[in-house]
Order: sequence, then C-alpha cells, then structure tokens
Amino acid sequence: MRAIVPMVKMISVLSLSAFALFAPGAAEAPKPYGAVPSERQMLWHETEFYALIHYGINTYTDKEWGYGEESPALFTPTALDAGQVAGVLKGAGMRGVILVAKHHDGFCLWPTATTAHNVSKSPWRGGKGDLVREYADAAKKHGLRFGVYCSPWDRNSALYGTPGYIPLYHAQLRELLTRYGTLFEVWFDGANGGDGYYGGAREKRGIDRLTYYDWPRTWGLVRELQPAACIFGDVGPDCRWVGNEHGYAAEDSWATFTPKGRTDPARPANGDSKNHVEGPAGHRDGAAWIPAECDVPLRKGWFWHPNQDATVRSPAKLMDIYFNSVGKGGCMNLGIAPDRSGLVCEADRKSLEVFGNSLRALFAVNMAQGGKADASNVRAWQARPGQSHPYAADNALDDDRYSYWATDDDVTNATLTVALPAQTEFNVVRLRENIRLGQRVDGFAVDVLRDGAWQEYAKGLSIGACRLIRGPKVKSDRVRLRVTAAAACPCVSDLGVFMMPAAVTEAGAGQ
Ligand code: FUL
Repeated sequence: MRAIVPMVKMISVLSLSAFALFAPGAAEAPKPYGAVPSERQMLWHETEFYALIHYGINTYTDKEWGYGEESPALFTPTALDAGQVAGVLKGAGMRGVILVAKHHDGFCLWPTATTAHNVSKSPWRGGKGDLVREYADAAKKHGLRFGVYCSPWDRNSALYGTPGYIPLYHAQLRELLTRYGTLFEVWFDGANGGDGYYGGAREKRGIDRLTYYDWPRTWGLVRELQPAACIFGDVGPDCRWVGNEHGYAAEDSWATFTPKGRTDPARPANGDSKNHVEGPAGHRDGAAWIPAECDVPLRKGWFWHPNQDATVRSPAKLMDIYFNSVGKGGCMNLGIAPDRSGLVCEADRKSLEVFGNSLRALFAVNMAQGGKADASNVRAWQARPGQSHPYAADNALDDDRYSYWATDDDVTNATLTVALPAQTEFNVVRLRENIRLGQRVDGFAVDVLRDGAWQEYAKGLSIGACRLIRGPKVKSDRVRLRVTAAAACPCVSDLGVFMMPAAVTEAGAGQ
C-alpha cells in the first residue's frame, strides 16, 4: 500500500505535467503589461512616506528664497541635533528623509571644496561641522533611508548662467553622491533662473532649461555613483512632481507618464507648467513608469518662520494627504522645517506624533487576514508537489505586495470575494496590484454584504501600488472586489480592511 501511494502520486504528477504541455500557457505567469517599475522604483514605492528637510540660511533670515548674498555667519543653530529630527520623523511613520543640502541661495550645508559659501565659514561647530554627515548618520541610526536635494539654481555663484557653473554643480553633486553612503532619492528642483546676488553682479540671469544643466550627464552621474537612487524631477525620470504643493494626486492616478518636456524642444526639460497639469493623474499607458511624488510642507512655508506656528497641519489633515498621495499609488514627501535651534519645534512634533500613532493604529490590524478569499476565476496553474498556487485568491490577503491573485489571460472582468473571519466594523479598504507586472486594472468597485445583499461601497479606475479608500463605517463579514475593466488579466496583491482610529476622524479638520 505504502509503495502504491507515491506511485499513484507520481503518475498523476506526470500526467498533469503532460497535460500542461498540451495546455499552452496554463502554467505561465502573466506577462507584464505596459511600462513596469525598476527595482529602485519598487523600493521607492515601499518607502511611501518621507521628509524633505528645509533648514539653512533662510531659517535665520525669515525667507523662503534667499538672494544668495547672506553671510555664513548667520548660520547659528543653538541646539542642533539631527538625531532629534530623525526620531520625530521615525515616530511619524516615515521611512526616509531627504535633506536640502543646498537651496537656491547657494549656501552648502557640507564643507564643500567647490565654494567658500558653505557651513565651514559659519560659527557652527567652530566651522568643523558637516550637516549632511550628521543627517546621514542620524537617518541610518533611526532606520530611515537617506536622500539629498542640491538646487541647480544657485543665486550665490558668480558663475551661474555661464557654462562654467555646470562643472561646479557636478562637482557638488559628486561630493554628495560619494561621501554619505547609499541614497534612495536625489531631488532636482524645477525652480530655475531669475534674479540673484551672483557673486555681486546682482542681476537677473535666465537659462535654457532644456539644455543648460545637461540633464543626461547630470542624471548619468547619479546613475553611476548611486545606482539605487530614484531621481526626482518635474517630469521624472524616476518619479515625477505631482504638479502641486498640496500633496494631492488625482482621484485616479497612473504611475505611467510620458515626459513630453524632454523630447519636445518647445517645452523645458525639467519643468513645464503644461506638464504639471498632467502631474496629478499621469497618463494611462504613458511611455514610462514615473509615479507621482506628492510634496507638501507641514507648515505654510518650506522653511521655518517665527509667525507660522499656527499653520501646522493637523494629524487629521496629514491623514487626508496620506490617503491622497500614498493612497493614490504615489509617495508622500512632507516638508519639515527645523527651527533656529536646529530642532523640530513642539507644535510640529506634536502633530507628527499623533499622526504617526494613528497611522500605526490604522494598519495594525488587517481584518481581512485570517479570512478566506474566493474568485470568479483563478489563473490555471499546473499543481506541483510542495508548492502553493501562485495565483490563488488567498494571495490577496497576506502582507506581501508581490504575491497576488491572477486570472486567466482572457479574463479581464472578475470578482474576488473575501469572507472575513468575523462580523467586522471597518471604514478603510486597501487595494494593491502587483506592480512588477505593470498597472493593469482600469476600473473597479468594492462591495460590502449587508443584510444578505451586496451594496457598492466605493468605485474607481486606478489601483497601482496602493489605493486607499476611506468610506463610512460599515459592519459586515463579506467584502468583494469587482474588477470591471482591465487592460490585461488583473494581478491583485491586496484586499485589506481596516478601521480608522478616532484621533483622526474629524473630517477635514485642521489646515
Ligand atoms: C520648490 C522650491 O522653489 C521651494 O523653495 C522648495 O524647495 C520646494 C520643495 O521646491 O520648487
């Protein structure tokens, strides 16, 4: 008997694999659809929420854009502690931090060899300080990914606007890209050219934004020295500006985008107001995977100003932004402005702490986990001993963003029904596609079973890396995703249900 069982198993395995040979595609994974993310972009998607630190000369002059004539002697932090800042960011639920190492005023926060207009000429740490180093170290200690912003526009440099500035700018980048460990993002600002100090010339200087910075070489430096870093620019190449500074992507936002500015000489390369209009939604079936980064300052300004304490965005408002950025398949990049002491001030810290606690509480329990998923169609797969079904409906219930439920190639309308472990109250639904295979879904609806009948809870067009839906509180033990349109068989990696914590439920509260 014992010998027969394995034999029967063997025969059935053999005959099943023989069957697979005659059923073309039965065991094949779905083919990717359209543009797909690179490894560095997938890591960026997983980062989700991070900070953009604006701190420097402007902090001491009460300005947003320094003219470039400011004396380094003004840089006088009294209690600077990058560890305090990083701790606050971590507590807020962030996974990364980007430091503005040089803003438009040209003051470099690291001891650069390229210009005397830098932190070594300030009284801070007796001229021996390196703020980029302190932030990089603090980020590492707190488990945050690190990135830099080095403004192309430099209102201090006498060379700005001439060809001689480009080697200088590249040398600054080279220092930043080689001294501070692995970077997850390098940020290129779109505000370029205008009036400035320019070594005393005090004039207006314009540049050709399409050609001046030699973007192919500039981006090439990042690729060469920091291959894992995503490059942010108004129209990409790795992530695009969402087109506003409120932190909001469009209701339906696509990670794919066609960066017209780069090929059309009539449009600027790294900044174009027409393209910005298209930033929130992106382009369905755009040429490249260039998802939206949604930047927004925590306070009114990007830099700290003494009279802006009352403008700190509330935890409820931050949650709203999170749902409209991360929850629309992009990332949330929140501007943090340390004050003149060099620390995150109390008002900011408090809001970030409540928000972070709420975010953790929200996603602590996925009430779909432990449930049972069924689908109207599950992609055919040749069973192999010891292997679980790679396209099973249940794959949408685990925490893995890349394990997924898929249908057969010719099925683009399908339902995924989840029996929750118990009658459950919830008001948040999370959907994800396995973006390794591209953005495939073009329309979906979520239903909830109430009193024996399905009721539509939400609907939309795009899913992508993450779609968060916040609706009214409902109680049910059955949730259903209907994929109503898809460009290729859907590959859904998540259907989760959650409950929003009370601390952030006041609708639209705060700034
Ligand atoms: C803009 C800049 O001009 C602002 O000062 C700020 O740095 C923001 C994040 O980007 O383009």
